[in-house]
Amino acid sequence: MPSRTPAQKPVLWIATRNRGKTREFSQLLRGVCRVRDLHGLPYFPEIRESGKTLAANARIKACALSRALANRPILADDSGLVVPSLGGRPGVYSARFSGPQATDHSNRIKLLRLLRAKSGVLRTAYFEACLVIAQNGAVLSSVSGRVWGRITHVESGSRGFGYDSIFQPKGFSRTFGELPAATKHRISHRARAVAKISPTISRLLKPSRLRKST
Ligand code: ITT
Repeated sequence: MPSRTPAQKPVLWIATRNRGKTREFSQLLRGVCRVRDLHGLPYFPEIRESGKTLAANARIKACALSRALANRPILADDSGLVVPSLGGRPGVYSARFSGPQATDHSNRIKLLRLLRAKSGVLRTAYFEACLVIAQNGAVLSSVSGRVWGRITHVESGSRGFGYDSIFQPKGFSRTFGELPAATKHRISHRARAVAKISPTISRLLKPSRLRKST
């Protein structure tokens, strides 16, 4: 049977406004579906991430969008960088680490400043991604993935997004900001979580199943 062209692939909506995440999901899920994010729904209100954990916030985001887009599976990603020597910070607060007006750049600067006097094992960190699929307000699946590494002393590389230019994955001498995207997609927290959840996404996006639920 001929394989489906990209335009024929089913669409998966992702409850994110983070273009870096969307780009990565579209690459990680390219054999399964096309992805769309909240930039396609400009009037959809801001989702308040009031959870205390990544998993709780991923559930909040997936459920909120799934109530607005009925009968479709919705994916959400809540992720963050955890530095054990900083008591787990920035963790669930990674996006707004440097305050309400935070940018990726201001967050990296704050983290580098907090770690200035620390070396060796005290710079150990991991990224974690929690992914949730929800439909009509109910959670159908929840998984997570992690990648360990260390925080560098200075920024290097302009690939990726967020904290990538200061995170060196274990076993590599370059940051995610310097490594090719294909390398990040083999080992990242998000790639590991996607590997666990993509069979569920394929099943939920089967045309026969989507038809039944509309
Ligand atoms: P949405 O809630 O709209 O998805 P967000 O950026 O607010 O977007 P999160 O609340 O999940 O997303 O915050 C994730 C934070 O962790 C944010 O600061 C990211 O830059 C950072 N982060 C997550 N995954 C990352 C990755 O693969 N590389 C670099 N930084 C990452």
